Amino acid sequence: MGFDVQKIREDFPILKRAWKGKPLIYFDNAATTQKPAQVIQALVDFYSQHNANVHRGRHKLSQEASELYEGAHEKVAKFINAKSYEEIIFTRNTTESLNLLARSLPWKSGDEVIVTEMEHHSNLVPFLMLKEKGVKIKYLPVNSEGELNLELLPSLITKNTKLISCVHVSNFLGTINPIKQIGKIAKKNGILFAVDAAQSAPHMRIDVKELNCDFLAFSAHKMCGPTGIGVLWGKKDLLSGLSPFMGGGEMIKEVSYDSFSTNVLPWKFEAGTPNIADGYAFGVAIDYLNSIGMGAISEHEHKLTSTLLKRLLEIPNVEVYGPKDPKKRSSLVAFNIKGMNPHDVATILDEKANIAVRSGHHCVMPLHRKYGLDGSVRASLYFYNTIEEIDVFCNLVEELSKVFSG
Ligand code: 7TS
Repeated sequence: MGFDVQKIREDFPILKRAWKGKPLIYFDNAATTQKPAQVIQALVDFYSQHNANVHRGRHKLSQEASELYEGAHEKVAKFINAKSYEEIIFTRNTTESLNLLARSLPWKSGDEVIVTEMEHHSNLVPFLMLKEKGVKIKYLPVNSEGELNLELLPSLITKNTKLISCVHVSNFLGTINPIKQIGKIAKKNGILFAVDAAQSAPHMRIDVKELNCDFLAFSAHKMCGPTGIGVLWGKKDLLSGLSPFMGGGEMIKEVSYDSFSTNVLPWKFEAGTPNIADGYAFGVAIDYLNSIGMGAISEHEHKLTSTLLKRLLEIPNVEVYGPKDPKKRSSLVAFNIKGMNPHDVATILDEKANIAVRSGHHCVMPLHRKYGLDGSVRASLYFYNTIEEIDVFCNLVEELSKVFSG
């Protein structure tokens, strides 16, 4: 049986919401995705049947909770083809994962980090915060088509370059970046390579071995899971060599009045009582995505994005950002209607047709500034969206572009 979007939509209770007889059209999936009943039920099940703290009780419930929580680490490990659950650290979100990495690496004054001009603030500010330690940031430029100038990367590398950290899919331009090639260049030069997969892990098959990276960060809430759970994957030997930046319970093996020794991976980086229920439900979200298949998800989303992009490019007075070739993109498109404020466009879409989009700088302020923009409107899709929804959306954008641009 092929991809049955109507059947899939039945799993998402929120998609039945409607106002004034018009259904919700949820196109803000890059901000957070909706949750299927299976994930919502997992939270209810956990708290009503298995709730206890992990790794500390001898009692049956604590053992059950520990197994469920550890099992979720296993599922994530398999999902990205990591070696084992030991390489999977649960954090609050991508932001915390990237901060964990930036804080835990052993920097010295004069060290350099290379990021790109299209980073979300989460993959930029944690490194800007290292300025006080004498760490310098360099930027790989983005061209006017919204693609990286990869040929400039070698010229940015010096003997002081310690890390390249790059977004896989831009949450503003939709560009899919050439991660494997960047990874090769990093490896050849003996530089660590981190990937911000917040906008890729939800939409495509991720294999950390194929990507040639050392660290990878993503968030459960952007892939049908709950808020409050994120992942930092790292190669075991690298994680073993890092010192945790947070101390407390759970992350220790032995503590005396003078010193402590750290726990085994991944618990060494999960100080304090973790987010047990949401961690468990994240595992259920991964089961759900696997049951549909990441290949089928990518394929359906590619059809949707190609249609959305084509229609928007045809509307006069609409300016689309990022690559014009849908093969170079994941499932989001940011644009402006000439003469209209992006926040006004978002408000009208919501008021007239219950279409939820994001407007503003999408936490990519420096690149908006570089392009001379205050903000943009962004439609971001997921596998439960339909061609009919895209039609409603594009018809309304077209109407607005005629009314407001004269
Ligand atoms: N990196 C990228 C590429 C992102 O798109 C986001 C969130 C993050 C990191 C941070 O993820 P978080 O879960 O820690 O918040 N992006 C967006 C967005 O585009 N709209 O809302 C959140």
